[in-house]
Amino acid sequence: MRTQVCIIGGGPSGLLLSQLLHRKGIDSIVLERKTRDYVLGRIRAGILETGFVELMREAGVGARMDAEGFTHDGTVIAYGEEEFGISFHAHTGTDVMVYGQTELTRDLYDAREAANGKLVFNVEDVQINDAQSEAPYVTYHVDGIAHRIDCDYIAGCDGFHGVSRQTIPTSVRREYEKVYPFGWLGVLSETPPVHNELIYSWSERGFALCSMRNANLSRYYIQCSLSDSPDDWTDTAFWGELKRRIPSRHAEALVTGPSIEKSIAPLRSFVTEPMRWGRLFLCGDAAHIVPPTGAKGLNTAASDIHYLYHGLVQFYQDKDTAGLDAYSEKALARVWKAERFSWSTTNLLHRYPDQSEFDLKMQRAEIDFLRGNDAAQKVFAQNYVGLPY
Ligand code: RFL
Ligand code: PHB
Repeated sequence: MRTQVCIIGGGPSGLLLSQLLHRKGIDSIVLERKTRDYVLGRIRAGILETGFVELMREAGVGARMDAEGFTHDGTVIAYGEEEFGISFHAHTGTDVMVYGQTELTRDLYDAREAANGKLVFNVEDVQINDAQSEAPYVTYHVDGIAHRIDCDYIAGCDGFHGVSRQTIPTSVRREYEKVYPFGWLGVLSETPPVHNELIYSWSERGFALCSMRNANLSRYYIQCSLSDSPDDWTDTAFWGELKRRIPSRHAEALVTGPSIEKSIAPLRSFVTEPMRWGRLFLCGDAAHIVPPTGAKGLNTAASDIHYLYHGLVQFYQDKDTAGLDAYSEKALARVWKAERFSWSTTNLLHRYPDQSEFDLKMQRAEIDFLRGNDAAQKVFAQNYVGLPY
């Protein structure tokens, strides 16, 4: 088989790239290790930056998002019983969209299938070959049968545990990592959200986040120990702990119900450099991970796709490789800023096992400063709605 762009990974990054390229008449094949249902069963991000929302529309998959998504023009930061709002709209003139990763991935799958897009599921043993040459190719197996795809370029959109990043030799690849000493226990429940905006809550017992997907679907998180397993947490224990970590007026208003999903995610900051090796380009979680505190994971994947998409269009339309040549540098410049925001928001709001009284005073002072300082709120808002592409 031959295609122009071979895309490894059928998560949001790979699907969005494939759909955007299709709209410009550029052919691609998406190779996915799992099934469509498996990918859609993963409950992950829920907040889309303005740039991502526009990219979805440009890809022709914005209709359901625009009809069913919720615009949020601010967020709440709580500290014990105290709380204050940060208006995105007042500070940046823009906002964010609440629309689940599951939903947008479903929209992308539907669009690719409607356009007879080439998606191959259950692929095994994916190998990237000759990425440094003019004629790279990808080999893989499905049901024990070997396949080969020849292509011009390869997009490594296969997440943190994929093969694409590992293909870049260690002599070239540089990795930067910070692992945090806690995780997030997340619960999805068919209950109305406790508040119309997200609440990011510092508490003596650890961080909590109140988020949502729609009017009757809530997403809540609490900071937990890395040694915890979801089975250690009954629904009753989870709701009790969440209530103790948010201001009491919200705790009293909280509607609880059975969890329909419960999982633990460890928190990590990770960046690999460079994001290009010959004709292989890394995108999204394959190249970088952020802790979820700033809602940047999926959004940073989208900005990579924006740069790569424009680079590929420039190549196929004008025979100009300038965009592709600048990809790694441009993507990394934005990635590092998202890493900084996610890291600093995590530091601001979580309890650390070895925190001293001094460290706690510093957190308190930073939150106080954010509460009282317009410029600090503006910086927060600019980062949250997303830095320009
Ligand atoms: P994905 O979504 O991981 O998709 C990669 C796809 O590649 C497939 N794959 C392979 N396919 C072929 N061959 C191989 N060898 C392959 N290896 C892997 C996988 O099956 C998968 O379908 O990466 P992508 O597309 O870059 O998208 C990134 C986002 O998914 C990610 O940034 C966010 O979901 C991160 N994230 C969160 N971000 C937020 O902004 N808010 C959140 O609340 C949030 N929660 C999360 C998260 C990530 C999590 N992970 C990765 C464990 C919760 C979790 C649990
Ligand atoms: C979510 O709704 O899953 C969510 C929202 C904001 C975050 C992280 C996760 O910062």
